[in-house]
Amino acid sequence: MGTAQSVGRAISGFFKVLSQITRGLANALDTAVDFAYVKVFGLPFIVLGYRGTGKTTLLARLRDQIKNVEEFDPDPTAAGGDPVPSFRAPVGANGSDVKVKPRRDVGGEYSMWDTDWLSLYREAKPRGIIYLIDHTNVYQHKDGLNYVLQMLDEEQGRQPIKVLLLLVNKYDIWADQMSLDDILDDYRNELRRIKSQSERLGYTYMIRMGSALTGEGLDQALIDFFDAVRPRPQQDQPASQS
Ligand SMILES: Nc1nc2c(ncn2[C@@H]2O[C@H](COP(=O)(O)OP(=O)(O)OP(=O)(O)O)[C@@H](O)[C@H]2O)c(=O)[nH]1
Ligand SMILES: [Mg+2]
Repeated sequence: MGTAQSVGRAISGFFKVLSQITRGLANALDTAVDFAYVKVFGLPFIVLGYRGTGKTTLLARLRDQIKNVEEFDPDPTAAGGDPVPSFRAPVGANGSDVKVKPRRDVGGEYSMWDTDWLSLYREAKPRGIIYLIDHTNVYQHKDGLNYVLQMLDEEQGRQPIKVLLLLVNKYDIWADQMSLDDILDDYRNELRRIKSQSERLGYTYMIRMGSALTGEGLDQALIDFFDAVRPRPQQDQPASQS
C-alpha cells in the first residue's frame, strides 16, 4: 500500500515537472514565433474613433503621405473602409523604422461600429488600439469609446490587446483655448472604466495629445505606443512568474 502510494506520488510529481517543462517550452516558442512573425509582417494595431476625429489623417501622417498640411483634406471614409498595406514608420526607439500593420482605415459613423470596427478588430487581431477623440462631440466620442471597451470585454478570451492609446487629436486647434485636463474632465467615467478594465484584462493604457495633421506632439506618443505593442525578444522577457 505504502509502496503504491509513493509510486503514485512519484508519477504525479514526474508529470507535474513534465507539464512545467512543456509549458515553459510552449511559452518560449510562442514568444519566438510571435517575435519573428511581427518582424516579417508588422506590428498589428488598429485606429478607431468617431467620425472626423482624424483616423485617415493619422494613418496618412504615419505613412508620411501628408506633404502639404493646407491641402490635406481627406473625404469621410465610406462603409467597408479602405485597405492599408503594411509599411515602415519611424516609430521605433530613437525614431528607427518599424514595420506596422494597420490593415484597414475604417470610418467612424455609428452604423460602422458593429460592422467595420468589429470585423477589423477580429481580422487584425491587434496588439494595440489607438482611439482618437478631439475637443468636440463629447457624447459621440464617449459612445464610441464605450463601444470599444464593451467589445474588448466581450472578445477578451479571443484576442487580448497589450495597449490602448487614447489620443486627443487636433492639438493645433484647441491648445490655445484649453488644456488636456479640461477635455478629459468630460470623460471621467470612461477613464475609470479604462483603468479598471486595463487591470482586469492586463493591458497598458496611455492618454496623450497631439496633432495628426501637423505632427505636433505626436512622435513620442507613437513611439511609446508601439514600444508597448512590440513583443520582446527572448532575452528581454521578464523572469517567469510561475
Ligand atoms: N487642424 C487639424 N485638423 C485635423 C487633424 N486631424 C484631422 N483633421 C481634419 O479633420 C477632418 C477629418 O479628418 P479625417 O482624417 O478624415 O477623419 P476620420 O476620423 O478619418 O473621419 P471618418 O473617416 O469620416 O470617420 C479633416 O478635414 C482633417 O484635415 C488635426 O490634428 N488638426
Ligand atoms: Mg477616415
